[in-house]
Amino acid sequence: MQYLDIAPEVASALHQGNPVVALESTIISHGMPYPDNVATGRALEQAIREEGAIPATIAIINGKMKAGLSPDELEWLGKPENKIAKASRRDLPWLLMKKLPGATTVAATMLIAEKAGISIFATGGIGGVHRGASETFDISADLQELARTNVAVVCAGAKSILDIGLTLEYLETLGVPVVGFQTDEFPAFYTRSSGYGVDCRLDSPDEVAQFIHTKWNGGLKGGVVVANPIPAGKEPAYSTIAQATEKALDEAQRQKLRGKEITPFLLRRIKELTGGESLRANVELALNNARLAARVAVGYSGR
Ligand code: PSU
Ligand code: MN
Repeated sequence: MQYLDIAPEVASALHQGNPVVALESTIISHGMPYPDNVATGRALEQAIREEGAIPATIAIINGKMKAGLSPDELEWLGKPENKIAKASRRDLPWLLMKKLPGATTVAATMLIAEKAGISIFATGGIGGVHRGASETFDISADLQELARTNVAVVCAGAKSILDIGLTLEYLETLGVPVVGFQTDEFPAFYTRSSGYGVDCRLDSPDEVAQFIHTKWNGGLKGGVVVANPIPAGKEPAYSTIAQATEKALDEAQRQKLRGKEITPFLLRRIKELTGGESLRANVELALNNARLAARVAVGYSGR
């Protein structure tokens, strides 16, 4: 396909049926400050390799949907002066046509991963139904993508900038299974608990691989959310995060922010308001997800 560019290492792993894990690039370009973002992007790739899988970071560069980036490309995506667009599904034709760079959200990463033949994807948190969505209709395109695209997304749940209850209701409506990895509770990104349950609990990476295999082999299309809580001991203090979240939400409302700017604004403000604390936790949980995704991919490739 003219618009798809799979890195040789990724293509050869896929060809041989070896495990590959997709990574998104919005977390690099819009989710963390430079240079921590680039260091994290590299560390995620390294963690996947250490678990015996090949990483494929996904982005839009020079008119191509790329699966697998060079170290220079990763560095370039992380620099704010390069003005990388946030790319969800609907942004792709424009960016491809104009050969503009885009950092892919969960939605866009999933759809490109599927085109490339990658089934497992690790991220930090998924987008969801925003608080107040009954007025604003602000529901992330990530959820629709989970309904239609055959990729399993390993995440630490969804941030409490969102309405977690409505996000889970929406996923239920769309028929997307929410699996808890070694937990009965859906995690809330910085915290291991949210007060909401998961559909089913699985306790080993191989069981998760078996679940995914069963779903797709049974002709049940669409994604799977694998919710992997931040490791105990790496959780930031709840009150620090809760206060920062409320303040950031209040500011976003007062500035009347709209559309795709809202999520990056909230992520940035929470980071500023908690000092380094939220960023440290974000890196830890993303690494934890990359490791689990690689183990699941290893199990899945053996089926
Ligand atoms: N949530 C996080 N960190 C992130 C994002 C969400 O905790 O970096 C990013 C992901 O790329 C996700 C996107 O796909 O934000 C969702 O944006 P929106 O709400 O505009 O759909
Ligand atoms: Mn939105």
